Amino acid sequence: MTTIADLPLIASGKVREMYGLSRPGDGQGQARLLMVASDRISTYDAVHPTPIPDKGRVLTGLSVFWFDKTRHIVANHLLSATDDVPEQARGRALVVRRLQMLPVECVVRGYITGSGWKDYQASGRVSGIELPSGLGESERLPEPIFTPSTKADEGHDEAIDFDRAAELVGDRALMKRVADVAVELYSFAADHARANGVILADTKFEFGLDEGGELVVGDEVLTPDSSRYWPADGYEVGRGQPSFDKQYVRDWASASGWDRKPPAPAIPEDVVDGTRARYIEAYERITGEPFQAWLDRVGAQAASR
Ligand code: Q0Z
Repeated sequence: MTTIADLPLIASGKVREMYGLSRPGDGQGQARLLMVASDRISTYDAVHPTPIPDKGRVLTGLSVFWFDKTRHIVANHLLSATDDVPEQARGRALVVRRLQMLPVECVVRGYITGSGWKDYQASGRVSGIELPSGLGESERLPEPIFTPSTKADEGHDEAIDFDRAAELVGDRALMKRVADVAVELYSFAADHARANGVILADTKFEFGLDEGGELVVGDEVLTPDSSRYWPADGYEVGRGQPSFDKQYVRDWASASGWDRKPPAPAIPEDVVDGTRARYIEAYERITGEPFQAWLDRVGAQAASR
């Protein structure tokens, strides 16, 4: 378990934790947060007991890469990957501004897959958007679509249409701006990824407002945990695509006879090693930099393998 000494735990997810960070004089309530990515991995919604060494650092480095690359589109919550980051979390933690989060998940899809494919097959629509008939599984959409969902504490997020999202946010003009920004972020990142042999099928953003009411993108951005990345090599319409990062674990888990009900099984060493290599390959393909450059930048040590 990730526990950072002395910091108040504010929220935890399956594979991440969020702590409060205060400065002398902050009084009650923190203006800054420490978001910590663990090396835990989930497949089929269950967390495996075996970590993937450096996964948290890869995801954190990718988030920082995208925050830096997309500043021209929208402000983000990143303050620092080094200042006030505790030694034990170096490279896998970010100090961020605390925001007033909007109560919707901002999903953008450029390809029809996952729950979007299910909804399309059942109704021809996703989040109330009518799509062309005759699409095949994993097919690229004529243009990226904004398909918001509710934030469910437990279980699965529920797809909602734009009108319902605007109702939940309480400001239709703001919701429109959020949708436009989300699609622009996706399009920018998908073009960049595609040029590097990676398909960004879809992704999920979380937005908030800062003290001045400015729109800010928060959480993690465009990581393999918040997105579907597929290798462009071997992409084929008419079937599900292998995940760039998790496919070894999924393939092994399927073949192991695991019924996909928790608890998830331990992962064998060769599958751990192959998966770690895929995360690092994703980092290097997308950023164009050696993963070691991220470790150097934040003063972290690579996991010993
Ligand atoms: C992020 C989450 C995690 C569990 C809230 N800048 C922000 N200000 C306020 N709240 C958030 C953020 Cl990013 C916020 N989450 C998602 C992250 C562990 C849940 F690391 N929830």
